[in-house]
Amino acid sequence: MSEKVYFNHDGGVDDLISLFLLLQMDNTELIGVGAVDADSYVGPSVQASRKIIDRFGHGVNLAVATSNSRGVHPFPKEWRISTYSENALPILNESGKIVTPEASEPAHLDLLHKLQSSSDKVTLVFTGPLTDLARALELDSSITKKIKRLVWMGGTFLEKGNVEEPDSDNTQEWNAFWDPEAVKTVFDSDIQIDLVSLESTNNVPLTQAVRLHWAAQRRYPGLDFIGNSYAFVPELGLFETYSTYYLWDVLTTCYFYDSSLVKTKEVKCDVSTKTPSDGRTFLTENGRKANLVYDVDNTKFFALIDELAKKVD
Ligand code: AGV
Ligand code: CA
Repeated sequence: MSEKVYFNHDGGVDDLISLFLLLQMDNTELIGVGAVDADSYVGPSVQASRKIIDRFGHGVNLAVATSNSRGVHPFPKEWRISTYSENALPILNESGKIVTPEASEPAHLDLLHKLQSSSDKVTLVFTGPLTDLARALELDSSITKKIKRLVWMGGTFLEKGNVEEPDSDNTQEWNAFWDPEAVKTVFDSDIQIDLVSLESTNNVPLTQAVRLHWAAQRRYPGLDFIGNSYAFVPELGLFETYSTYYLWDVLTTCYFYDSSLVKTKEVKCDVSTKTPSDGRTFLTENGRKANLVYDVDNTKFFALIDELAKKVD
């Protein structure tokens, strides 16, 4: 039986590649897609999502919902701008038209109504902030009965996160930092949560070797798309910079599909909502349970990306 999935993303390079990969997964039925502003501009992000479904969705019938959620701490514009480049990629624009429609409702309502009307439990994959889920929960807390589990790229229990902003103590991960209260709302619910945090994603940086591996296989349209998409963001060179890119969301999506790629452990955790550490996730005996992904088999991970990407022509 296929697993029903709802995907909510925030339009980064690895968010859009995650959408592409989800569309290639066996026994996986994507029932909805929502896009939130956050690490992107939501207009081109929704357009790019619709074009990815058109080009790589094998004829699936989907609509993409635009989120009207707004965060507390805005992402750097330098990062958000890559969505325009993604949306302009020739491989997504060859047909000159977009067939996959926009959903009629904003993303949090699209999510709410899809969950309410689903007869099966749905897995949620979130690769951006949790705002749309938190808003849906606030409208109807009984939707947790319809949620099999939440797989979320977000948070960290390492000393140092990936936020470097004047109003932050640098302990946060960005998806949690954008809307800390939303994390709190979701953590306070009884949803089963799998956290793909920086503990694991720090092990999968974008490198020159990874780029060459994809470039050598650009005869496959899926790997050409991935290589071109990652061309918009900087790799780990001699040293890490603030903008160094990791395969955060792609690991999350691949973990959803194949949990044997990673190691997990149970933790008890909570999130701070107090400045300047708001959005910091931390371990505490009184906290909620979560499965934390903390290690990854690199070889297996990159092999899975190849395998999935080769499913399109
Ligand atoms: O914190 C990681 C999240 C992921 O969902 N995003 C990027 C991924 O889509 C925010 C982010 C952190 N550092 C970044 C980010 C960077 N250097 N460039 C772009 N986005
Ligand atoms: Ca993201």
